[in-house]
Amino acid sequence: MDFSPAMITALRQASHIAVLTGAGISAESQIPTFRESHTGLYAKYNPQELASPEGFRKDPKLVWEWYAWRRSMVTKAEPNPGHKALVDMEKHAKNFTLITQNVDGLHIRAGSKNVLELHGNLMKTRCSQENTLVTEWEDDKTIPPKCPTCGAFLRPDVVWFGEKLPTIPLQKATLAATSCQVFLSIGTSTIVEPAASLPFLALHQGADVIEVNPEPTPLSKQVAFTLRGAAGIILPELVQAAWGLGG
Ligand code: BJW
Repeated sequence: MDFSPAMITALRQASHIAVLTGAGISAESQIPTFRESHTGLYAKYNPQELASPEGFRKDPKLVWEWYAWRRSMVTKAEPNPGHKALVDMEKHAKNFTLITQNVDGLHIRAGSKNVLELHGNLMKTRCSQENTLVTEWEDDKTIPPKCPTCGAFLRPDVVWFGEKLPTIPLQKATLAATSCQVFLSIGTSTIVEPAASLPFLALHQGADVIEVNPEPTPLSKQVAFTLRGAAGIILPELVQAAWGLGG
């Protein structure tokens, strides 16, 4: 792909690069996205209904099993060249903040260091009442399993619709968006708040915003640079164009 020289210069000269990722970056690791999914439980159930406190109250067993299915998918998945290119980008950038909406942990498994998980992590479990992380529980075959301390249902440690995002990661993400020189928005439909506002915060404070997505989003018309295509192809080429062979 031919990259604009201005974009490459901006990347090289930036003292702080911030990146926001969404489900699209893990699509090439065979993890389905949310809003374009036509397979498995994503086709049968609406993820937006299952990923909510109401969905959990209505059918806790279905929600637990949906997450157990996704957990098994994530366990088998491997980071793809898009995740790995961001590891390389972090090594070249003077300051680098990777903000992710993904709960699959693939950035950390790929080797990225400064990662802010805004929507939690699928591999962790917490008590639905006390909100404490729980690592062990009795397997008495009830689904969902129960909290060993208070007996309430356990739930995945992720952020559902209507729930507050973790305070410190969100504060750090907002600070990164408002202070970076370059902001990359990768593989996100840019509709779920408050994460969707981050690239706009970056735009308004004067950062160069680059979108990587095969499809247009509400952000597309406002950004200086759009890279249309798969993150797993574009990001390694972009890192090579900015910093040379070998990433
Ligand atoms: C590729 C690709 C390839 C494909 N390469 N790209 C303001 C206005 C309106 C509404 C709200 C508002 N503020 C808050 C709300 C409500 C709500 C919200 O935003 N609703 C919208 C639907 C409008 N937000 C919330 O409820 C949030 N909470 C909150 O604001 O609380 C306030 C509060 C304060 C004080 C007290 C209490 C509350 C919480 C949001 C939590 C979102 N949770 C989920 C589920 C997480 C757990 C799980 O995984 O199950 O997070 S929903 C789901 O959407 C998930 C994702 O992280 C998130 C974003 O999706 P993403 O990543 O963008 O995926 P897709 O599928 O939408 O897009 C994929 C993209 O990839 C596409 O564009 C493809 O083209 C692209 N692509 N292949 C590159 N190879």
